[in-house]
Amino acid sequence: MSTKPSEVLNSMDAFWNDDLATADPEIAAAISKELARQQDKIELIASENIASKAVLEATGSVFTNKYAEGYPGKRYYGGCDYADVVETLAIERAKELFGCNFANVQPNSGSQMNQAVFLALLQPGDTFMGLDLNSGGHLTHGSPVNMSGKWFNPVSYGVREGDELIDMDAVAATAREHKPKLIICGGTAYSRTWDFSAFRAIADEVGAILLCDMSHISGLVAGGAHPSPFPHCDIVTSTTHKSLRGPRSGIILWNDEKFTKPLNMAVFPGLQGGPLMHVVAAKAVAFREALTPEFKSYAHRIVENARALAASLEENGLRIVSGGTDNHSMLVDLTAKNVTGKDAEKGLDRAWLTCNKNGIPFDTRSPFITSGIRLGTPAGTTRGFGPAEFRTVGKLIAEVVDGLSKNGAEGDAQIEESVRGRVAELCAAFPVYPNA
Ligand code: DSN
Repeated sequence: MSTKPSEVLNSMDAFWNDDLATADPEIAAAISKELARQQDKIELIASENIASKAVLEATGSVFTNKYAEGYPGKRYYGGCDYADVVETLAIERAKELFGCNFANVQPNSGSQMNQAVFLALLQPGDTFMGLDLNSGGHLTHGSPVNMSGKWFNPVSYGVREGDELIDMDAVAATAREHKPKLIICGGTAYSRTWDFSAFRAIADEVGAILLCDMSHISGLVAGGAHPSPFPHCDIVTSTTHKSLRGPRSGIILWNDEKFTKPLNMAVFPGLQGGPLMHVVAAKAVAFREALTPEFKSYAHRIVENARALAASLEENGLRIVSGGTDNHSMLVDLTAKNVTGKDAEKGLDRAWLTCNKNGIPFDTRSPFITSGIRLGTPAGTTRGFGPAEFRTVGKLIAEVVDGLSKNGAEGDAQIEESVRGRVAELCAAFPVYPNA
């Protein structure tokens, strides 16, 4: 007996019409609690941000249904007309935003964008240089537990013990000694301005390709609040969800056509299959937002706020690694307070201030314990905090840390309760997704 169209429609009614709360109450509840967490706590993780409603909408769009292996105009599947529209817009906007000639907007993540550069340009065993993880580098820049460190030969550079700044003379000496094929600048916990032209000179001297992983600072670069890695760097990679405030993803940018085929081939078919077209669409939305004058002001305000936060922390007795910040982030050294990064992260979370424990340069504690925390201002700046609010946040952090310093890991419950109250006031005054 054949099924009548009306019966199909009835059996599919829930499929087409049920919202998440009806279809899957457990997941809906977790999402709703995550929204409340983002609304009610102050987000200080330097690599996180709060994306716009439009970015969220594109990320949750019907493009999740679409396979579009290949590139605009050259796909392996039919029905890619609109996939081509969004990917072309994403590419053109990325090029305009960062002032470069070529862009690949398909990498699914930061790790995959960097893997694609390795696949395109290096052979297993080749030598490359990157900032040491202990000095603020990234796993994919040569950590022994990452593919970059397992399949290639990483030679790292670090910061100086005295001033905790990257020692460009040491970078040059290491490059001369090891003749790397690739040099990576950029990191995840380095709060000072990158001297891209100095890296260019070193790369030229030893014949290396220069890659900048600007993931942390790309929003600042887009808004003119940090110098651009172009034209100094050959290739620039970036995640799109940090200071750039887009969806969770990655991009690769370059100027010289000679890199176009190897990089595009490395992303697809080298590493990835079908691109996440819903995320590519959301990247295009984020790039459009980042091209506005409002985003420029946002980027500058991130830096102004970071300086205010660092100054407040110092005034309240906490040491900032390298003595301050030029970007969106800072590392707080808790050694003198005899508080570990792990205990500080937990204590601050109890007080509704979210951050991550982070090793400081020359840390003697393990990465699971650490002697520091990393703080950043992109998310707080998105919710509307200015220097006055960040000065208050600095004071609140210092109060919680002092409680931990006095009482050990359990901290001071009274202080933490009082801080929670003041965090709640700040969050209420600067709401996140107010109509959600
Ligand atoms: N995990 C990111 C960060 O927090 O910096 C880098 O990938």
